[in-house]
Amino acid sequence: MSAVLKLQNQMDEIISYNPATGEEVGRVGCASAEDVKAAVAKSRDGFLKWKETSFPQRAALVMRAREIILDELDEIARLISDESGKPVAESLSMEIAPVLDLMQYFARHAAKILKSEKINIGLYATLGRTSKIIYKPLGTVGIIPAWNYPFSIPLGEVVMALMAGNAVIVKPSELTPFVGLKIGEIFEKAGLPEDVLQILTGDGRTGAALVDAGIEKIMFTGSVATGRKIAESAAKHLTSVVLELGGKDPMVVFADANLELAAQGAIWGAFCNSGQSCSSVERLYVEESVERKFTDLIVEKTKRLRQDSGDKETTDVAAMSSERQIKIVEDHVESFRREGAKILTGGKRNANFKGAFYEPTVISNATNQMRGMREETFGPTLPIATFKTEREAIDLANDSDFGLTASVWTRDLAKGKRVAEKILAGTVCVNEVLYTHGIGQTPWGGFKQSGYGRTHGKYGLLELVATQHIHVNRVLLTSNAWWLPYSPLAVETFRGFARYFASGSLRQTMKLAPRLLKRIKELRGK
Ligand code: TXE
Repeated sequence: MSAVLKLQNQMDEIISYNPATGEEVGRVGCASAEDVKAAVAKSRDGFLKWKETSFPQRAALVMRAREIILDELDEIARLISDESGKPVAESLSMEIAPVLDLMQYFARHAAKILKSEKINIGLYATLGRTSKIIYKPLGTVGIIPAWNYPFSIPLGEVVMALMAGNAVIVKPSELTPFVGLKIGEIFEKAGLPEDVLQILTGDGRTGAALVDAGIEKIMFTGSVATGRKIAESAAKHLTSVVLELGGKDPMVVFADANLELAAQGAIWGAFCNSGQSCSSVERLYVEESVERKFTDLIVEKTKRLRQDSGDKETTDVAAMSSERQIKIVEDHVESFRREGAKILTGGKRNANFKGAFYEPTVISNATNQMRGMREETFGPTLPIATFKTEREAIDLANDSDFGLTASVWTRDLAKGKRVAEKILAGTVCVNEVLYTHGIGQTPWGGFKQSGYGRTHGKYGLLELVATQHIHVNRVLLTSNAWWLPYSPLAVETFRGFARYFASGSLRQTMKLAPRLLKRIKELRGK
């Protein structure tokens, strides 16, 4: 992709490493604030072209890009694994397959979701007025993703932004720039007009310059600290922002759950992608009466996991994405130890490898007071705590600054749904875990410190458009009763508006008719 070569004022070079081997994947430029400005100026031209395209034209382009991904399936899966460390199985199952599904869904359904809509305006319709909503593209959308799902998160957002008619600039994570550039290359091959999608490699400074460029929208995935900085900086331009800031997601397991299934769900939810998912299980609460049995099941299954490099098809858990991330995990596990929790398995780096491998770690006797139960770990750790009652389970789950996802496990579906509705999180699953980011039709986003706004689904698509209201008066006979000039009769009529018209009832409003007619006559005489 030529986007790197186009940088005129690049700052330092970014070196991308394979975290499993420490080998260099390659080098790219780091776009400067001037490069960002130039990209935004080009994006303005790109937008003028792209916003005029029809939904079928946009859909055809997205479906062509989808075909290119299918043609290069294994090559892309390998690139994702090389740059992020994850098993190739997860590059396919957790990144490529879900985003291909999202692409076909929005290619086929965006037009329907963004169709203009008539609004029921109640009694105003009796005055010959109509209202409708139309959805317009915003302009330039800036996407700043993290490194944990470097393909599916930005690509899904690119597809939705393009289907809505926007131009897009992506600033990939500095840990995974080549996956970001691959996204640009796919659309270039698919024939997307120049400047509609640009990939600007760079680090936090490049991201900050993009936020400060006065574009129309920022879609950010990353840490709470960076999310806060972005919200502050975007506020200067009143740029609207969607923030996806991770979580500390609870899994609540009742004694009547299918414990075998719940244990299997827990280890996938905690250890897939080496625990580096915003919706990873980071706190497990199990009903006290089955704690022993359930914990034994988890430990036994965890010990059977095969940890190896991501390129092997038999690898269950691979490397973490960076040395920096593994240090956070070491620190949290150490603090669990100090604070009295028990490490049942794992709890250290895997000495068989040079790279950033941390063993899947199960921790018991955890409590909500421990640091590792409050801060996002973002690693392969599964701390387990207990509860006695349904109320206590809900309180423990809600005792967190985060609220992205949660799960409840029970055979009693009424109880499952009842508890789910009491947990403060953007998505709560019953007898399921983590995966709904893969269902492009459903909204994704959090409560509390997990951020605001939504990606995915109808609500995600609506983040990428401006809602315009068109109101039409078809009756052109007379001034409105509420227009100037005012008079005692006008004031009396307005009392009637308050008493009758504002009731929403046509029958009540009829009581206003004599006064209204007099008022109209009065206005005509002026
Ligand atoms: O994120 P950052 P990091 C959590 C996880 C992890 C922690 C730190 O707990 O340990 O965040 O990860 C760009 N203006 N999550 O340091 O810094 C940066 O270049 C604009 C949860 O990687 O937030 C990158 O592209 N952009 C999360 C992106 O922001 C800036 C996924 C994310 O980097 C910027 C990843 C700035 N001032 C980590 N500074 C989730 N929600 O799932 C940096 N960036």
